[in-house]
Amino acid sequence: MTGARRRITAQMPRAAGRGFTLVELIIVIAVIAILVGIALPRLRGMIDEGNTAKAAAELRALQAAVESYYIHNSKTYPSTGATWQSALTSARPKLIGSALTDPFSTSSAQYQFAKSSNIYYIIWSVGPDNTADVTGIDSSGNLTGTADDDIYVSNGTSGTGGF
Ligand SMILES: [Ca+2]
Repeated sequence: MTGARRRITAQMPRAAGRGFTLVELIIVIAVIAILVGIALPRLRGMIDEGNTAKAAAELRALQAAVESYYIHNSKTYPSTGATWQSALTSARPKLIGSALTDPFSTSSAQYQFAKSSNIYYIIWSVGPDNTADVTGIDSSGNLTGTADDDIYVSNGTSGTGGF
């Protein structure tokens, strides 16, 4: 034991004094860069999965609130617009406690809402690409634009989809 300890302490000052060579530093930095390169996409994917699950749950809640609004407001859906959820938060009794924002929106925008002739509606999240691929819903209940990675709920013929 004493011999081993002496040997280690004898080598320590020399190793500490020598430091790292440039090649050793480059290798360490390269290994760290490779590990970060592997970890970041996985982390990004996990964040997207979490946000997708959150959006799906919140869209279902919004769909229930919109259906309730329709029943209690002479068969009309809320008005569209960037702050369309204010119709749900200001309803008495409240249909949702506070406006829900799209987890994929970098500007913390509300989920988007469109309707057609107070018959069909669609509520959607822009999805992981942060771009609204859905543009609305037509008078036949078909979503307009493309679904792409958008997450949506609708009472139209396109049905409930995206998750
Ligand atoms: Ca999208």
